[in-house]
Amino acid sequence: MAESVSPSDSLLQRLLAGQTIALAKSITAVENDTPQAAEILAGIQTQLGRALVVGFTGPPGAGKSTLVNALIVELRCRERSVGVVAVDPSSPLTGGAILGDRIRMSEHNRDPGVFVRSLAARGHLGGLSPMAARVIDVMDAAGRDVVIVETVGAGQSEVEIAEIADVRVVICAPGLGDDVQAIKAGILEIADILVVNKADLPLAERTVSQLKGMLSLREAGMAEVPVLSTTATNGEGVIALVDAVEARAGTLEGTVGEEERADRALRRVRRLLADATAQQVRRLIREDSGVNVDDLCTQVQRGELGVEAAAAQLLQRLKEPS
Ligand SMILES: Nc1nc2c(ncn2[C@@H]2O[C@H](COP(=O)(O)OP(=O)(O)OP(=O)(O)O)[C@@H](O)[C@H]2O)c(=O)[nH]1
Ligand SMILES: [Mg+2]
Repeated sequence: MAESVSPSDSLLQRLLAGQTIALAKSITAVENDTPQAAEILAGIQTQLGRALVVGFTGPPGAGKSTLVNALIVELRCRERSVGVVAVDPSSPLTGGAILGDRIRMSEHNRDPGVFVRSLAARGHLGGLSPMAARVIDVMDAAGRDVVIVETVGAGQSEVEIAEIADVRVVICAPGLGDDVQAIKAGILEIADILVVNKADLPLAERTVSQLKGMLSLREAGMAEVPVLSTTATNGEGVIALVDAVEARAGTLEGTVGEEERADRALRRVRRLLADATAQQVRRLIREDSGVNVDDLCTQVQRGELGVEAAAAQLLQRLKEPS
């Protein structure tokens, strides 16, 4: 990381040079949506796509933060710089410590190669994922090799954030129970790697085979999804997890070639665009603004039309409003 910038350089210049203080200031500016934020976000656009973005999602209390912490140790051993964005950290349900606190208490405290930012989950105008996406971009521009995003995988917005990631890791704990529902409800579809954490607890092996069973029911031709088990509290299985992330991404290096960088950046924008479009379509359906959703729903309900066909018709109506 180059730190050869003078204090008179602009915040943007210092950010692009990888200065930690500039990174912290830039994120604060972006979070508060200051005039400087617009300048920074515009200035970094052409630089994006170097960082590998890894999404960590899963039910509350599955051990995501503990596992992220263990992952950081391994990534630092491999001399990768790390940025972490923790969204909706620590549900009051589980009483788990906020990731930032965990890191502050840990060995990463004084390591400039580790930068953690927790985002307040609710109350941002325009939703959560645009804010998280911008913070990821800023960390990317600062030259972090790997940016990890921790989200609680319960609602739609969390799934959307995970979709920004280049590699999506879904974490669950043994004894799935209700979690199976959450996983079935869409999280499984987005997983590149599945992790059963708390492998030290009973039922872990059974959960691994349950998940493998669920995966085997997927359509043929879909990418192989490894199911790993970890004990985040003692680091067991973490090396295999980092290996799996690397295998999926091709490399953990933030200094990918220009073509790969541009590809990654485009993929990220593509996901953001899909995300924003889906949100708008959802709103149109909710408000039923001029597309007459009700008659399509009625036809589906009567068994006259399949849901897929109804969706296709709906899209047609959006294209050519009557
Ligand atoms: N036995 C065992 N406990 C673990 C393991 N990993 C995490 N825990 C514990 O599980 C609890 C929740 O861990 P967190 O890392 O806060 O879980 P989280 O998924 O980040 O939780 P939220 O952010 O609140 O959704 C803590 O008490 C951890 O110490 C593990 O591998 N084995
Ligand atoms: Mg957490």
